[in-house]
Amino acid sequence: MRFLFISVSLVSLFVLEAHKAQSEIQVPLENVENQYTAYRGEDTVTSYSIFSGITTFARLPWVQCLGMQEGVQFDIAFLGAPFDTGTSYRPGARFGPAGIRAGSRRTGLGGPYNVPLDVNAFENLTIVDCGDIPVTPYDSAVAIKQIEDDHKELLHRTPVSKLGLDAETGQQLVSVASDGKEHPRIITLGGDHTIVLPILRSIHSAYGAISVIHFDSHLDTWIPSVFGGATTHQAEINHGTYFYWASKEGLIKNGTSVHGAIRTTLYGLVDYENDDASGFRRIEAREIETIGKSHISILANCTDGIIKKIHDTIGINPVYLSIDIDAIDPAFAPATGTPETGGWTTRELRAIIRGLDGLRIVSADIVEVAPAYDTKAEITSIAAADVRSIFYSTSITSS
Ligand SMILES: [Mn+2]
Repeated sequence: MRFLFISVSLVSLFVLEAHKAQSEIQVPLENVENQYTAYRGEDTVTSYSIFSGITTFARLPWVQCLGMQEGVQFDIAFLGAPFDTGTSYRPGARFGPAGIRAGSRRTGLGGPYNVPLDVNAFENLTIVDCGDIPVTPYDSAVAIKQIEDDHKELLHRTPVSKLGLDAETGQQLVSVASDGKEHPRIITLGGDHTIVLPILRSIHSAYGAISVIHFDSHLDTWIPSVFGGATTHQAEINHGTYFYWASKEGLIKNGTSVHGAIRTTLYGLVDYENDDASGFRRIEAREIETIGKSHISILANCTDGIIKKIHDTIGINPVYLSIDIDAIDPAFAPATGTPETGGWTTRELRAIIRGLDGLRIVSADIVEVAPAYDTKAEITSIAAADVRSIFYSTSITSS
């Protein structure tokens, strides 16, 4: 962890006060000290064990950030975007936020210490589940605007914690935002991948053109006449074209963005030429067997080579991280809109995300989870809920 917040002395008074007021009339949502031995008493309740109670992401406090508690401050917010009318194949990602929350039940904040990185990234931070953006299922244009407006509203709140010192140099950290201000981090739970267009519009309002790390089996930079057929202008904006539009709008910093886990079918090499024009470098899924390959073992996984290519591409630029669950092989994450075989394992993606440590990640998403196609063991939702590894491994808590 290179960049860290240092918390101010009192964490989120607003959150605590809001829940204190509610606790008189309903079960409080704060973590109890020991989820397995809590019984009804002055400060605890029996119903709040890890397998029961109201489901929020990682059992975080639910704050109605966009409604009743609209003035609330936080450092990191989980935010659902239940939109799936930009999907080309299997619908159902509108249930993604609910599915990911269900998969996160064991992702308690009681034990967030990360062994490989020797860090507790949650320490001293105010993290909340802001619930879902109200998204209309009847009008995609309106829904996309709702996502942009509400993401932006949250992004421009003042975070609770102030920037601390650079762990390596000891220097005071300064904001990397183009407006010079400090912004909270928002982790959006999709939703189909179309939601990244309005999110990048929001990100642009604080950071200007941003570098992007995009883990996905697909490019998502297709020109609309190729993908979707462009029967109407609205049809041109979907989960295969949103990066095309984001690039056209100047939201992406050209040349410092990267795809990982690509293994899509192509209409032709012209798709790669268009992808180049959108400003991305590509890492194919199969390159995990070749990039930086050790001569010692041809079977060695090469996550190190992939991590190096990502760092070389992004450098010190502020970066937005977007994870399509289909980056992972359908053997590990089958419940998604457009599954592709030959993907990375959950373990490999975790290793790669861990390797993002030191990058200046400003916000992130996990999308394309469609729980209706999941196994009864919830393997896709559990894999998606592991977005918490973003915190363990990266500088999302940075300036
Ligand atoms: Mn995809």
